[in-house]
Amino acid sequence: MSKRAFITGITGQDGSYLTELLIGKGYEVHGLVRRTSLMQRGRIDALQLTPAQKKDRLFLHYGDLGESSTLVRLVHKIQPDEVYHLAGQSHVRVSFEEPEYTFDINASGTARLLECLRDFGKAVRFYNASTCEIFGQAGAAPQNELTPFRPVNPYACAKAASHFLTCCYRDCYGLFACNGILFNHESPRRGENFVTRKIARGAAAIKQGREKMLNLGSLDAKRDWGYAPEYVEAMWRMLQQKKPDDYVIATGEAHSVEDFVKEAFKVVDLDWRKHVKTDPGQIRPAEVPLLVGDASKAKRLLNWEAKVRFADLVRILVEAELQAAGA
Ligand code: NDP
Ligand code: GDR
Repeated sequence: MSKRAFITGITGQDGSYLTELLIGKGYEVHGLVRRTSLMQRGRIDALQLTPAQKKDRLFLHYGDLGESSTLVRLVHKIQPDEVYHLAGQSHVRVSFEEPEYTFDINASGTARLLECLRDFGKAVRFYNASTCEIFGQAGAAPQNELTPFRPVNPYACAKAASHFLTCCYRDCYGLFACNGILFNHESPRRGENFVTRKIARGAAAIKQGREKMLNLGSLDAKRDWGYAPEYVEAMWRMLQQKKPDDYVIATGEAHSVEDFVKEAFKVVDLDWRKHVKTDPGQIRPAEVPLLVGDASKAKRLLNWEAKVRFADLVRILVEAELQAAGA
């Protein structure tokens, strides 16, 4: 019988790539979706699956991380072997505007899901979407699994709680639970208000004469940007190990937002200085200056390492925007 996976956050960037990966491996995939006033699920509609796979291998269920009764009902109905918990309010700047909601969904939402798995009665493997943001204004670089947490925004504080809860259910109740401490990972399916997608869209739109200027916040912050389809493979590998553990997933290279801008405008052969300006509205109350990961544990134990490097990643994003606009 094929394995059954339950994915929260299936309509997000990572959920979409993970769905393709798992269905490709023969899984039956069940996803949690929120009710919205419009039935637009762009990433689900665009899944690279055959019509038969969409019909027989993919099942969507209404629910929300704010409501535990639905989560309990769904877990009992689906009877998953593996749970990938990806859902969350994932935007750092928005978390300053909506701290209570962010904490409820990103921290208490994880507690709700873990509680229903604790009472489930079947051995299930649990993946939690932790994040490099928990390192915050870290004193050391690169960051690894032993680096102390110094979160500096509501999103990261909530994710740190979610991370520790996952460790707690592993240690206290023997749940097979793993934290993936993923560094930024990007793709043409990235939400439009994250900086890489925003820059790629802006560069393409300016090249094609549809826009003139791109407004950004801090150009100085440095991030470790990888390619999302590779990162969902690491999630799956964590749940196939003999023992549950936590892993940093990263490329090991840091680049500034300005580096990303330069590289993107190089792809479209334009002078970025003529088209980029700073918008004070995008500056965060607290910035995280440098996040760069040491994924050597993942290489050693999961045989995972990032292959798509910075310049290729930027090119993939910009070319996708040029093509999408052309189409
Ligand atoms: P996205 O923002 O693309 O997707 C988030 C998903 O969570 C969407 O499916 C969204 O549904 C769902 N969601 C949000 N709130 C709720 C809720 N209350 N109940 C149920 N579902 C909800 O994020 P990514 O795919 O980029 O990231 C996946 C996870 O990994 C997130 O938790 C993120 O914080 C974390 N992460 C991401 C990294 C990255 O670089 N991408 C790095 C490290 C961690 P809807 O479509 O309805 O909005
Ligand atoms: P991040 O990603 O906050 O790292 O969180 P984002 O792309 O939003 O910001 C990266 C860096 O770029 C700077 N920046 C801007 N950011 C946005 N969104 N818009 C701008 O106009 C802009 N200008 C400069 C930011 O200040 C920041 O320094 C992402 C999310 O996916 C989280 O869910 C995940 O946990 C982390 O990555 C790892």
